[in-house]
Amino acid sequence: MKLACIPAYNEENSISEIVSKSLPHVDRVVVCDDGSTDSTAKLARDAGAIVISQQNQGYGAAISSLFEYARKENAQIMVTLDGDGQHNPNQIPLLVDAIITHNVDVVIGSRFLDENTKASTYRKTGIKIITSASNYGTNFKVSDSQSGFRAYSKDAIDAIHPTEQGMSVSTEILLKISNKGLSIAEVPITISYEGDTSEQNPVSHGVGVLMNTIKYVSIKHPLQFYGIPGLGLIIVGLILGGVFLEGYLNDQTIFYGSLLGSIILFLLGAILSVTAIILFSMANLIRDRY
Ligand SMILES: Nc1nc2c(ncn2[C@@H]2O[C@H](COP(=O)(O)OP(=O)(O)OP(=O)(O)O)[C@@H](O)[C@H]2O)c(=O)[nH]1
Ligand SMILES: [Mg+2]
Repeated sequence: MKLACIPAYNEENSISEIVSKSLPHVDRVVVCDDGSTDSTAKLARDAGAIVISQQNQGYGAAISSLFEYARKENAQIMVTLDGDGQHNPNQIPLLVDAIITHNVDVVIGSRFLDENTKASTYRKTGIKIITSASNYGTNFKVSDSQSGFRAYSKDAIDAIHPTEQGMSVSTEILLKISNKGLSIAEVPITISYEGDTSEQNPVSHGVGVLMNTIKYVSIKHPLQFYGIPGLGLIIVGLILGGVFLEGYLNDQTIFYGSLLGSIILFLLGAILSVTAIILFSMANLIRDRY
């Protein structure tokens, strides 16, 4: 069974059209309306969708419920797309076909493989920065880590249990795909930024997602992330300590600056190194479970 799954928060202007345009391409359309205060749920149902209603917890929580639904219904393929009209449901087969013909577990509909994408420069730059951080953690080379237009195979549906409640779920899922050894591909999709735009402040939204991406990457590679800077600080601390000792032994001069600097840097370096080792051990312990 093929599912189209649509997280939609107060999308009464667009949801009917998205549902009815998605229906011909899949067996079932599922909308998670997540406590919308407008008539999103009713319009989605009238258009032929199954509606999951829950308290509003964010985009990630909606995606997580949709994964759960797909698992419960034993879906073979799940396509997620936004309910605000930015994704074109007629492109659902592009993603589904890529899953089937290339035999991959996840297909991302990328906004940046199509020359005609009209995203603003600052949006593009923000997504590029987040995508670079995410690629560093996953070892994938995707061009759009933040796209919500994606298709998942049954193996991916079964393996991935997202926990992030907000937009950072997009990165979290990629990290989990990489950890589980699942395969990924991208296909170009078009995106429309006309009309409805999100009410969230894009800068704080972008910074939040970037910080969360860094969090995931740092947990995945703690030795590089904390261990190398930690060792660097310890070495600089030791050099400063040497400068202090040299001054003291040669002519009894006490360089308070180098003494203090040496102690502070050495302690900071030690803290970072211990953090690296603890995170590394924890990550190895829990890796198999998630
Ligand atoms: N169920 C649910 N859906 C949500 C929530 N937040 C956002 N969405 C939906 O997720 C999709 C993507 O959200 P947007 O706010 O459009 O995010 P975006 O596309 O990255 O941002 P813009 O480009 O500014 O539109 C839309 O269909 C939203 O309705 C939520 O809390 N619950
Ligand atoms: Mg949107």
